[in-house]
Amino acid sequence: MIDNGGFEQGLWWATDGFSLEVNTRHGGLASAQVISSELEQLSTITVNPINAHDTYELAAWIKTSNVTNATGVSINVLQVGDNGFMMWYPNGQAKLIATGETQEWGRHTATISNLHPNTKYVKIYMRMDANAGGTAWFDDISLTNRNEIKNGGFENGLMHEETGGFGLDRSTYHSGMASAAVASTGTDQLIATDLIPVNPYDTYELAAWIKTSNVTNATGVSINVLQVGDNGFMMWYPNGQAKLIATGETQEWGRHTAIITNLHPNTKYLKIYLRMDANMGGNSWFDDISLIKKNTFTYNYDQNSTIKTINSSIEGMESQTQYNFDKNGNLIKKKTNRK
Ligand SMILES: [Ca+2]
Ligand SMILES: [Ca+2]
Repeated sequence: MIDNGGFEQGLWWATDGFSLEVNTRHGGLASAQVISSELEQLSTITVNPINAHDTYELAAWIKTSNVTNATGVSINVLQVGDNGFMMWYPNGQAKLIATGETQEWGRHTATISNLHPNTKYVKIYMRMDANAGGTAWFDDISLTNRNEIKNGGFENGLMHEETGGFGLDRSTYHSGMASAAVASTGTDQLIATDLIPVNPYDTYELAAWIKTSNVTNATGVSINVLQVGDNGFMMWYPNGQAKLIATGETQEWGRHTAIITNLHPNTKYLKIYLRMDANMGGNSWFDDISLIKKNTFTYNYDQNSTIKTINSSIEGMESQTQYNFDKNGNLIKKKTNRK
């Protein structure tokens, strides 16, 4: 989503301490170098559009030399609305990524979610604090939307496979300017996503904002997840319980979540169905549907680009795998510690 995140087309807007560097870089032919001075040094780029309800991964390769503290070099994200600047993300903690001292090229990541609901785009700042000392280099900066569902906010229309009852509602919605609305009828009403490629060994969080009005029971409005293999449909996830998320009666907009794990090993795709049961009475609205992979892996390399450690976080369980190689580059030890 970031144009020129590798500085191959030149610098972003920047203060005087920044320059394009060709001898020290992580990828391609150039990086952005910044030399400390008595003034704060900044370089920024605008990224849009942003869906405030999606989850993003910010990643950057940074190298530092002789910075006097551990946090003098940072990346900050500013949330911007229709009427201009709003606030730093996250609230009260401007340094989303921070490093310093003397460090070889390392990949730094941060997860961005729960943006201010009025956020339309963000500005990403590379920064070196005033009087931080030393030099830093930035390269290969990326921002990736981690929502596996396209158009989960219905801003670009409905999903497919309508049974006829669903429509866009441009007056009742959770965010943006539209939601998917449905009134109960004599038959089940369904819309579904496209096939979403997944890895059956990964863990995902499904989330949806749902509002209900006058539904006659507590589970008439639901979300179902179908596991799909190479040869087509296989089975509902999870086994024997088609309604992964269920609600009903009269409820204001609420966020519902479910964890999807231990998929059938032959699963290649998921297809997510929004559903209102037959003869339920009432109305329901869906908005901001997301499917986020919960596993995150951070790879750290030494100066010879040999893997040193992999940090993984799966469902909040943190672990680190350490690799040791002999002088010929053969793996001699691999050790995983639960953090
Ligand atoms: Ca580059
Ligand atoms: Ca919406």
